[in-house]
Amino acid sequence: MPTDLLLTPAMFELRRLRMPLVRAFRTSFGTETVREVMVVRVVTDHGDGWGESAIESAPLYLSEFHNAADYVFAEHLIPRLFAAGPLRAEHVASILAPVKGHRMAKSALEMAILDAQLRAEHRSFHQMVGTTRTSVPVGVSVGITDTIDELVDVVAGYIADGYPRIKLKIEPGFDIEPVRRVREANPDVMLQVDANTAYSVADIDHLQQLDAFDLLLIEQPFGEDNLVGHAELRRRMTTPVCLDEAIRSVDHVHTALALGAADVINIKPARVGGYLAAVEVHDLCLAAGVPVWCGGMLETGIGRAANLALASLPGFTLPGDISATKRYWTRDITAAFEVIDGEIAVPTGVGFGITVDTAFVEEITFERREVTRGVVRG
Ligand code: OSB
Ligand code: MG
Repeated sequence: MPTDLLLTPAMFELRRLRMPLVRAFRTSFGTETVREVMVVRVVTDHGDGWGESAIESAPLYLSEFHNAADYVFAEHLIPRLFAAGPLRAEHVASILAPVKGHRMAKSALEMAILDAQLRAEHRSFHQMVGTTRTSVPVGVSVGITDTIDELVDVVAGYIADGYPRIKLKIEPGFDIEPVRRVREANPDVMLQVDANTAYSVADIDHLQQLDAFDLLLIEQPFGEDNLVGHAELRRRMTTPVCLDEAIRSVDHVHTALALGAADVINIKPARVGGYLAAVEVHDLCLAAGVPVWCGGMLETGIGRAANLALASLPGFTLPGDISATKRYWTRDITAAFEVIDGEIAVPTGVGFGITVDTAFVEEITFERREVTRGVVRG
């Protein structure tokens, strides 16, 4: 049950972790081999909580990046939380609303406070979300490879691991043929593609060739602001059109649906400003009959745990980009998640239901900063 508990944050600890990926991840905007991850721990008068920012080290997916976030956390966001007095996670978005943008940074702070709050209330995020689904269907996002043969092999490995749905990253020069080959090798797998804004409306004739491969969807082929272009694509392709980068708020969902720019929405909680906004986006899409699925940002176990609970909501009718720990890391900062029968169990412990391995976090931290009440720069 929700309570009227209020928390007073005393300190936010911002850490940047260096985590080698099991396999290099190549998208149209770059290749990552070692991921830098920003996590937040809040210390409150009712205990601690953890959040994960999902921000990347360079502004290549969206405009946010670590060095900018570091500054925004310390100079703009955290001082506002300290000034607000005792609060709940439900208040964080409106307290931070005067600061424009920086939704992933805001999400990380709300997430840490929500974790502390739920722990203090002895309940789980899964209970808060309020569903009875105990595991959710998941997929895997497969990066661009040097050769198509290598891609076919990598996909075969993931299918052997039990993933019912494969997402292929595409870009100009690596699209129709790779998709054709993967489809030929796997006639029955659920298959979708993600272009991370690599195309323009001039490519619509080219992209129409993907209609031959019975794809679940094509994700964000055009720029983050190009809703009109996605609406045109939707009229000219039979493959359902899904938006990722374009959806950074509840208002973007309203606009996208009004313009007919999307058949499907990818919900990444950080991208829309937090898990509470993500629930709102879900509710709006469910009411509008628009299917949603949970995107991923190569999270640690903190973000993955929260995503699993979110994805237990009824509108999440497509498998999420929420893969087993071993697809990302040889060692994570929480216990490992495993895929069983194409699904991952929703954590049910208090808060987000994970225990952070603080000794390992300390080992892989390359930058640590404390922002304490009354001290603007830690
Ligand atoms: O576009 O979905 C994306 C990772 C980083 C940035 C953007 C994206 C992704 C992924 C990874 O596709 C999905 C995952 O976390 O498994
Ligand atoms: Mg995407």
